[in-house]
Amino acid sequence: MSNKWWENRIVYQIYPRSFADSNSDGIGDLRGIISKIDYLKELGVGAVWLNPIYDSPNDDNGYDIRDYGKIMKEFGTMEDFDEMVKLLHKNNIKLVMDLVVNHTSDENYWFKMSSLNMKNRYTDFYIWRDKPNNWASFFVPSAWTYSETRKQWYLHLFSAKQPDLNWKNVDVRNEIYAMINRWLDNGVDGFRMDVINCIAKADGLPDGKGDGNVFSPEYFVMQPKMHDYLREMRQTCFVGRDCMCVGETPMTTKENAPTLVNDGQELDMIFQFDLVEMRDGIDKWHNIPFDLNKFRTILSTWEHDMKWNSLFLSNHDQIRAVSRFGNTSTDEFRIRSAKMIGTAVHLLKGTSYIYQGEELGMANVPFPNMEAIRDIESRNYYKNADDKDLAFKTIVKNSRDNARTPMQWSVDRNAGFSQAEPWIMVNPDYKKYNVEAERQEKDSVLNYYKKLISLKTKNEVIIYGDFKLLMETNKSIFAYERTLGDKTIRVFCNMTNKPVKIKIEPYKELLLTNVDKPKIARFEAYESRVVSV
Ligand code: TEU
Ligand code: CA
Repeated sequence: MSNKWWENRIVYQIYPRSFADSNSDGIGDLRGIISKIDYLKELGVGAVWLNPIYDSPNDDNGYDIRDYGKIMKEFGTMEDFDEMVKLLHKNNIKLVMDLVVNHTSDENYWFKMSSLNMKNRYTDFYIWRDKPNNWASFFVPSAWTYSETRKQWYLHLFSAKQPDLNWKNVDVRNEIYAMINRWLDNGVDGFRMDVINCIAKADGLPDGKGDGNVFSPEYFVMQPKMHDYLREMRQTCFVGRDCMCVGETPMTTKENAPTLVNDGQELDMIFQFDLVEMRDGIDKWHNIPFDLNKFRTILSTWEHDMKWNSLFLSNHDQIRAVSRFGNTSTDEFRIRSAKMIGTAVHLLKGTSYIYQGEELGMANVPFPNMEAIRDIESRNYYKNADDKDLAFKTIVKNSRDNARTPMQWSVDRNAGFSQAEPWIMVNPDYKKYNVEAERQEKDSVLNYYKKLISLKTKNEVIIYGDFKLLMETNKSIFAYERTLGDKTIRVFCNMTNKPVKIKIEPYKELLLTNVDKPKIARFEAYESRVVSV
């Protein structure tokens, strides 16, 4: 046991644009966050992670940074930031910021200088070629765009307004490390590092295998140089500071992930996507049915192989947790299954991240048409699709916008998020699923989550205990045990919509359940039960 601050705190993820709007322009902001610190205390979370709040033209909602030293105008000022840090810390809440350093905005001063047809300090800050290779980008068909001024092509793994930085260049690295250190000096307690496993690209940028534009992660994910950069970053920025580093590392596998975390020289933990992608078919736009065995295997494998895990059911890039893993066909099922999946995942070993609204059972959104869709990824998907009707249906089910609608605070206009028309529609279900209503309702998802958070953060056995799978072949129940010294707790979750007859061993105490009176030999549909033995 090492007692790092992130081991016994739960991190609450805030999507600032959609959390709380303090000045009635329809966009969430830092003063909005300040106004909700009491709510964070009420929940019992010990840290917040904010999606990017830096100056940005918002091609990809802040993941395209124009100026790392400034706060986005719509979100507030540096004074607001300082006040927010002060108040969070006063309330014993740590602040984790997003760190987006695989790419910048094309409006960043570095890129503007780099695009000039004139040698200068920034000429090699990005990845330029006379001829593009065949790589596809995450968001658009080709990962290359031509610069009319420089008369060369630049690489962008994401949108054309997100050019990739050239990490081979030591000046780039030093600029980034200096920027990180400035934010740490400003009071930041940790970073969530955006696509940090993509910062190194294979030498020579080889063509991907296939015709046309080919998505080629084998040449930009987890390259050997990436480890060198992460080690250097740790030495230059984090050693001797009480700072948490969580890497966002898509396409990392259970085989290579431990190299990022287990020796403590690179990251403290990572976000890997096996769980949230378990229902993806050929890609994120095509779903396959839920499979309990797969769910169980993914979770138990990561519990065994990683020194420390990030536990999450959703984030700003994913659909809503209850829509993916639970059942929203009736309110009864929705409420019970939202509690159950939270129990299944957050009592594992690792740092839990709760995405705003998850604690209310917020669900996917019935977007009426493409005009209601804001996300660049979805808009590009639509643009490039042949069958527009099918594309739209697919987007409604899978778009990242499902997670980005305003936080539901009350039954007031716009769910109490803003006095003005919000930048993205409010989910019409807010009249029932909102903070105020759920505070009053004894059996709400919110009241359950408060208990779940308290259970997780106050019990050493749930923080540090060893993990063991139980009932490994059961077709309905996901179950496990956590043990530390003479303490053992067990977690049982019926992941199906049918009651099951099953007898569990006698227990000492019932710590948490989502049904009225649990029966000895029967689990209700979506029942969860946490017991000590
Ligand atoms: O996401 C990285 C990433 O892999 C996603 O693009 C993911 O594949 C996609 O969202 C699935 O729909 C990070 C940020 O979390 C995301 O919001 C940004 O758009 C992206 O990086 C670029 O900065
Ligand atoms: Ca605002």
